[in-house]
Amino acid sequence: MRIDIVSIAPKIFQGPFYNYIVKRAINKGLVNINVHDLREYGIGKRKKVDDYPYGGGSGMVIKIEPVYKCFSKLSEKINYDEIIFMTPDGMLFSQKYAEYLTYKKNIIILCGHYKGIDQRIRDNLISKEISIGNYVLSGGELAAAVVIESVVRLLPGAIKNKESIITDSFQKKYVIAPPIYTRPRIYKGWKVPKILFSGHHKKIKNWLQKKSVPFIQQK
Ligand code: 6GU
Repeated sequence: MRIDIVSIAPKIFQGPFYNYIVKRAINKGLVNINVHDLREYGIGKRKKVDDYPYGGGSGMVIKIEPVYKCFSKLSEKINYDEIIFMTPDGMLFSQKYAEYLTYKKNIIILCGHYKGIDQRIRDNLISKEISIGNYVLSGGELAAAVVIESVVRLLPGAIKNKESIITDSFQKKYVIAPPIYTRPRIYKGWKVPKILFSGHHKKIKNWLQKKSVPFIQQK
């Protein structure tokens, strides 16, 4: 899978992909993440990427030319399956949509900023708009990092078998994994539930199932 991120704040992405699962997926060649600075496609000497809104109002608006130029350059070599715009008024992101994205070969993720972007970008250059929740961030970068981590960890080979055993069967049913414990059995008087030492595999399984929480929202 190849992911091209287009952003006016590319430095934000120096951190989030160095957690061990995403990093390992990159090192294994399961995913290729490229960050593109929109400013490199800016207009004129000053590499302008934003401008005042027509009709007045406060805040700046991302211009269409730099985005078009950047997408065109990327599309010269690659056919994109999905061109996503990160925006708080997009479709609410879900585990199901993360799974859907794992089947895509090449995607672009455009991060919004400021007051917004020229509507013609959204109308003509974007195939999907995604939000990660009902609150507003200044930019789409952190939201994009959230989407990417949730997708990359699902790519076959990203998570070692051992690590996924506990959550795999639960994930299929769209439930959050039950509470888990490790040694010691008692710490400061806080005990691990007895059932987990019972050796009754069926009882343990039932208990785990009872303790796992269903996802409330699925699209
Ligand atoms: Cl994708 N972008 C911004 N700016 N804010 C958000 C968001 C995205 N998702 C939730 N809030």
